[in-house]
Amino acid sequence: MESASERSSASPIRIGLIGKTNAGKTTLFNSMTLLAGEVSNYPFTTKTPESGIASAVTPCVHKEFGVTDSPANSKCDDGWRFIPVEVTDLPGLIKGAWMGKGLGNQFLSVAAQSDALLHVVDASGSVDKDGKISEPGTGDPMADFADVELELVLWYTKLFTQNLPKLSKLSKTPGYGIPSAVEEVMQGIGVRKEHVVMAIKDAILGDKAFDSWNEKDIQTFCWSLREYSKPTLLIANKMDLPFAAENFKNLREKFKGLIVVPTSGEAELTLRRAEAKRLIRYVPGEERFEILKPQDLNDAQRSALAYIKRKVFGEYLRTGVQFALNIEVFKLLKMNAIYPVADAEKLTDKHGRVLPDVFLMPSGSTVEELAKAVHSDLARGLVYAVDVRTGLHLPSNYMLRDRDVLSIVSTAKRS
Ligand SMILES: Nc1nc2c(ncn2[C@@H]2O[C@H](COP(=O)(O)OP(=O)(O)O)[C@@H](O)[C@H]2O)c(=O)[nH]1
Ligand SMILES: [Mg+2]
Repeated sequence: MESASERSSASPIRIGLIGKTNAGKTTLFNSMTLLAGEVSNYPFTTKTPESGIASAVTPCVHKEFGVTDSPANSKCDDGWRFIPVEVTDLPGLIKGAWMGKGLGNQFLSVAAQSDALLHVVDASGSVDKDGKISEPGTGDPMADFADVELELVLWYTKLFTQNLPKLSKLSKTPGYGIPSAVEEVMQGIGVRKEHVVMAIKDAILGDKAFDSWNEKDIQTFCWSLREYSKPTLLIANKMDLPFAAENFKNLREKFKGLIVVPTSGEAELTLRRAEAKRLIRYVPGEERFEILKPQDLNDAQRSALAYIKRKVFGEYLRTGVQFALNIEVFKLLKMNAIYPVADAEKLTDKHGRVLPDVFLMPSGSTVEELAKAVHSDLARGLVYAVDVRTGLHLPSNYMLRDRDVLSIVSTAKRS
């Protein structure tokens, strides 16, 4: 299995949508990926049919430099850069999935290979215990969230427990220790040494020999491991419906360790579809839309847009969908948007395109890692990077900052 940490930073970030049936995952997925259809030159193709390309949006640097850009790996709209990320719409999870029920194993392994998750809950409570749509206020969003989380943790625990003999042996091997042992066994699902160290601390197992961990210790440890290794944002969806506002507050109150973002996936989908038909002007994430051709709207379209204006933009200022993706990428995963250019004067690549690319690099990444992400040849001959703003020469171990525009100087010619 390919692990999240092994893959090249040039491949897109993978975000998995999880949650109960009818929480609104597919609607969110469709709304997030609708825009990408217009962009033909995204460098990535998706691997599974349920995957698509969405965007993380950040203010583009072209305004600051007073230039007109010609984006290649991303898109620029109204001063906003749309950087591709991959999202996967996972099938709803049923109880007992961790034991392999339903599509359990398939679901969990895709979830585990995502870099981060969006856990979608129907905040209006219009889904009943059996997952069927009913009146708002019937369901229990708090329990929905907890159920799915429990399945995930039980699955982590199962993987861990199955590997106890191997873990025990590895942890006693010279040069290993528990963190390296757990990383080796669980890195395929995104577990890294630093996550293990933090989980050991949380479970207060620092002084306990691995072989004497009891069932309770393992449970507590696996719970923390899931939290650290898989950053998750809680999406309170269907905010346009009754009961949602109250449940949103309760969710935020009860799950204090999480960022909770209120959304209306349905509203976002309506707006992006209307934008695609040029009926309205709407930049995802913005707090407004403009009707372009009032005379072309039919009655249903007119009332849908009026509903969104009243129920979504009125109370929450935005649909929350693009906002949730941005928070996931820039806050939870702590990505920096980096603009590599070949010519530090003209801000162009070798084809003369201005500010062509943006790379998402995790915080802590260096000039060297950027060079590798751009091209391996570039990295091999790396000398330094020119900071376009100041002209300074930045050494290969310089830690990148968000919105850096850099020209990499290398003895290797780029192919
Ligand atoms: N009112 C409202 N309904 C929504 C929203 N998002 C999804 N729905 C509806 O909820 C139902 C289930 O949505 P779906 O995306 O298929 O859920 P999934 O099973 O999690 O993929 C559909 O009838 C959607 O139209 C929303 O934000 N507001
Ligand atoms: Mg679905």
